[in-house]
Amino acid sequence: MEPESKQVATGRGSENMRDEPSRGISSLVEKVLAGDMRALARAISLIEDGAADVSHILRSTGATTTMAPIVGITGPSGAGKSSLVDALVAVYRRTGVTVGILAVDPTSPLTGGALLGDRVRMNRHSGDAGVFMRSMATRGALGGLAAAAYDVLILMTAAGFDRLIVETVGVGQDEVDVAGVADTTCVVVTPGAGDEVQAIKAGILEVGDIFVLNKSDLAGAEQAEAHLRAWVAGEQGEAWAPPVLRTVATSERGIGKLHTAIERHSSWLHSSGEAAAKRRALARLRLHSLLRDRLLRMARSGGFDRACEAELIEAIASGDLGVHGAVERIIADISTSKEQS
Ligand SMILES: Nc1nc2c(ncn2[C@@H]2O[C@H](COP(=O)(O)OP(=O)(O)OP(=O)(O)O)[C@@H](O)[C@H]2O)c(=O)[nH]1
Ligand SMILES: [Mg+2]
Repeated sequence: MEPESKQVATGRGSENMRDEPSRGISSLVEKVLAGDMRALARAISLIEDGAADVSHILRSTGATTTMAPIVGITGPSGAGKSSLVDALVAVYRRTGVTVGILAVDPTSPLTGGALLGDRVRMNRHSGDAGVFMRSMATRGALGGLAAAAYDVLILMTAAGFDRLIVETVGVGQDEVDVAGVADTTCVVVTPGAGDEVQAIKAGILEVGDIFVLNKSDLAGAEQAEAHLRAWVAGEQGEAWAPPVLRTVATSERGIGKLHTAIERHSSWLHSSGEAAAKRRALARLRLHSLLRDRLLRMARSGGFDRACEAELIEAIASGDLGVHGAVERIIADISTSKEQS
């Protein structure tokens, strides 16, 4: 992984969103389109920092074509997600398919890319120009992590990668959001982790297109598979019946079947019209998260700073102020500051 570089001169925050793209960003985007990996890394840093709407600038060049298919690999910490990605990438590479990988960790907002990078086991592909790997945490992402993740994937597509893989850690709501950017979501669980399977049941089962029982070399694999199948069957009723597959990522057992299942799901998405519906749902998610983010920024510049926030929270918690009243007050302050500007 190359070191972070923040040399590209841009304005900060929301200003760039409205302004014409600076020449620095435009030429950076051109380099990304030409497949320059250093430029790609820099552009991703800009997205992470919320410094520019890089993906929009990219689109405005008219150069982007169809998004590369996005595979989501999601599940509890240590389930073997990175090992699966590594094995899956090997399958893609054998057929000459290039792969962009994004590892997202919604559970550790304070860790930067470097720490997160340790979680990723991609050593096998480190010298391969057909594989690009990047980690991202929540830090500073404009419009939410899912939106930022999608922007990064747009860039990877522009840089020419054929397939995209997003690895997400954790079992919380954020993870479900990030999983929402994927066309095909693989939920990874392990045997002997009955509680984990239970814990992910709530949000994750609905987003799973393929269920992977990894570490099936460990004791209890059969029982875990039976549990998983029972749960997945309970969720069915749609046209796509999510398969349950057993894998051993470390010895690549079951990876061929996983690859086939992903390709099958990808074809089904297009033949069923589900692909378009997914893209619309994603557009809504990106719109909402960015709008929330921008409104919060407007409130911040309208006087709703940290001190004001603390005061309001205190007043709401002690019952002196209603939460509706507090929001009315913040909105009134936004309007006043807009009139003044
Ligand atoms: N026995 C066994 N071990 C595995 C298997 N797959 C992965 N492991 C091991 O499990 C550990 C965690 O694997 P990772 O691939 O890093 O798991 P992860 O889900 O990406 O972990 P985080 O990113 O930290 O959440 C490593 O020590 C792997 O070697 C498997 O199929 N069987
Ligand atoms: Mg990992």
